[in-house]
Amino acid sequence: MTKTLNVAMLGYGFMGKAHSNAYAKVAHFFPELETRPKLQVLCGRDKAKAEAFAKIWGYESVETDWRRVIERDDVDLIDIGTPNNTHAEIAIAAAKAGKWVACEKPLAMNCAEAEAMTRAIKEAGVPNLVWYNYRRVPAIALAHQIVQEKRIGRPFHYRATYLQDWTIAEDVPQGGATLWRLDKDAAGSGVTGDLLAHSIDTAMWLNGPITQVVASTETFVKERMHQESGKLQPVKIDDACMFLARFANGSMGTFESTRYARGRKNFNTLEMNGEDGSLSFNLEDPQYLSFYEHTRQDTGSKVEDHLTGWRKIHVTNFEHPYMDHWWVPGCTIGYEHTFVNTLADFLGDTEKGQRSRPDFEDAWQTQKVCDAVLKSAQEQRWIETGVDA
Ligand code: SOE
Repeated sequence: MTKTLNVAMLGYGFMGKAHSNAYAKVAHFFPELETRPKLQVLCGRDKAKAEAFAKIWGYESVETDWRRVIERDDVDLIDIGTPNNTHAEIAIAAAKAGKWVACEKPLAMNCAEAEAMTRAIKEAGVPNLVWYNYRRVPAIALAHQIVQEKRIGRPFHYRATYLQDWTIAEDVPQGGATLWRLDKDAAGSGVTGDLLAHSIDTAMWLNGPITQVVASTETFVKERMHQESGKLQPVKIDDACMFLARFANGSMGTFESTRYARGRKNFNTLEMNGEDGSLSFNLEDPQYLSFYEHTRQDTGSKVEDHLTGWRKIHVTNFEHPYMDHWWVPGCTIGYEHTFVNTLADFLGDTEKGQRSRPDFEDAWQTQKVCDAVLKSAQEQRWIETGVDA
């Protein structure tokens, strides 16, 4: 028996599109799910833009005030795809109204907000999701499986980079509908919350809690025209951030992120090195996971000395995570499918009455690391993250 889930999407930007696509497709590719999302309401401040978006995606109705959406009885789930400075108020109100809540990352502007949001969600006991979609790249999910299977052995190193290049030009403005990511008041931080939050979420999923960090940040372009005021204003976000990390399991981490790496568009990489093996992934080559398995004569490992080397696994077989829901082996999936996979897991877990991750609680832990990173950069010293072990 199927159940309709009436979805209200707040926001019609990049993430409004990515999430809408997931709601539209999930039942086609995960037909075993009982829950059938229905694109019920599209909410955006600009009525004409909201109506145009709603028409393209087939939303039943349009609202321009999110408060009105939360009051509606014909809405079950509120999806927050609006700028970061709006997440807390909306999520708390939605939870109090008993709605399911799906929030775009980063969860909040800071830890205090993330904590309040998580508490509201827990008190309401509503299903909740934070869209850290990269966990659902099949190759990253396979990396998780390999770590869980203990094929890496004792972890020594975790290495992550997240590089882009779209803000190098000094005449890129800050603020407004499309460039709020450059405005600290709307975004909370720069690459730390926008890009490193992804890397941190993935890192803690694969390698456990990050306990301490020491960081350095830089803002290369000091002033940019603000789209709303039309004035040249100081840039307060971090354009680049590098940090060292210690994990609870004793391994060490390095994280680097920037929007000033010419030629790097969405270069999101990770590498793990353990006693028995290593893993390596690059989002610009997303179908592949590289795996190195060390020859273990003592444990009778099947890998023989003369054949030892990196394996580049094309993660498209039916046996690979999510791939039995898509095409035949060898046929690839892409960025948008990670949102569909994320939603499928969320709906499936919720149907089974189990916690679905990453949820608000997980995203709060990630926010703790982000806050510690920014504090460390400011105070130039190691900071304890306070992440739950
Ligand atoms: C920033 O450019 C951005 O759009 C992030 O906000 C997304 O989370 C990331 O997945 C792609 O890059």
